[in-house]
Amino acid sequence: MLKTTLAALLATAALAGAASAECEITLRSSDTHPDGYPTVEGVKAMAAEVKEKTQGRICIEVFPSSQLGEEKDTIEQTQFGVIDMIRASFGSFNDIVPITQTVSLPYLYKSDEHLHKVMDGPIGQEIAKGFEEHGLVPLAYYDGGARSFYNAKKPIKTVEDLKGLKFRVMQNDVFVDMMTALGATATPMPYGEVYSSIQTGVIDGAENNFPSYDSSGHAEVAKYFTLDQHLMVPELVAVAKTSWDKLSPEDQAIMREAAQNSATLQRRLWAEQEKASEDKVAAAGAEIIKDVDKTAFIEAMAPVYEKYVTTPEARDLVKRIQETQ
Ligand code: GTR
Repeated sequence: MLKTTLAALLATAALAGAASAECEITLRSSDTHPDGYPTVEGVKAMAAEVKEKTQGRICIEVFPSSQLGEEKDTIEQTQFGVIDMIRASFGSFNDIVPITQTVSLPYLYKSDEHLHKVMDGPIGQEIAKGFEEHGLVPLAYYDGGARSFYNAKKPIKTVEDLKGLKFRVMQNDVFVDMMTALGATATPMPYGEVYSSIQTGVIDGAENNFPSYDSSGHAEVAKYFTLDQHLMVPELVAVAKTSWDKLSPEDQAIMREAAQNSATLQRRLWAEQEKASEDKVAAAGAEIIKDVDKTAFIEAMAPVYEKYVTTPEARDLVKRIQETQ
């Protein structure tokens, strides 16, 4: 498992001190993932471009491995401007930014390409407005692939196999209801608590993409991975509105461009990491179950759509996403 050591923390603090000595503006950016993870490397690439294009005036310091706190807490701190930047999953926003719930519904996207078309088009801009209303300025959407179930107890091939098992989900009402609709029990908790909760039997499993299953060490304690791909949840890179408003329009344009370029890089790194992590966990003994009856999983989601897609706006949004080609 990747752990933050005291030495690494001290090195980061030393670097931060060195960086801020020569930077006019220093933006602290939070990520739950460790160094080397595609999201962390994406924001680091953005930082390098911004530093170069501002002749070293603007520095972005990336704090990986939840050094600034668990995802939901750091989102709130970014809204209040305590942290300047965040890279977080849409899943952690829940009702803080309600539109993220609609666009993170189970089985909404058909493929990575479909999700890219949606996020890169007018719907992506509409979602950006949703964040702006809540103190965050979105700069880029990153890839987070598809999330699937994994557990420590048994291979899961059908919806029935999930019955009676307890799964960690993100702290998001849609995902809690998703588990209920599948006949399992949902335990919402922060990402950083999942490893020990599986190890001690507090929960039987969780759900995530291959890179997270691998880098978090969850594969070590929950070896049955079912490739049901029930969720595709986009990732966000955003700046606190208070920090953003202090930047000149020229610097804001540099930030936006660098963020967009970093998203292109992140998508490539993501595709590579998904494959590398799948191979790595399989070689280390994870059992990857690919023979899954997905239709039954999709049909089981009907009550979730009934509960969350109730207004004409939400119905229209879901329809437009489904029709995006
Ligand atoms: C990952 C995502 C993280 C975090 C985590 C979780 O896939 O990249 O931002 O949200 O899932 O499950 O908490």
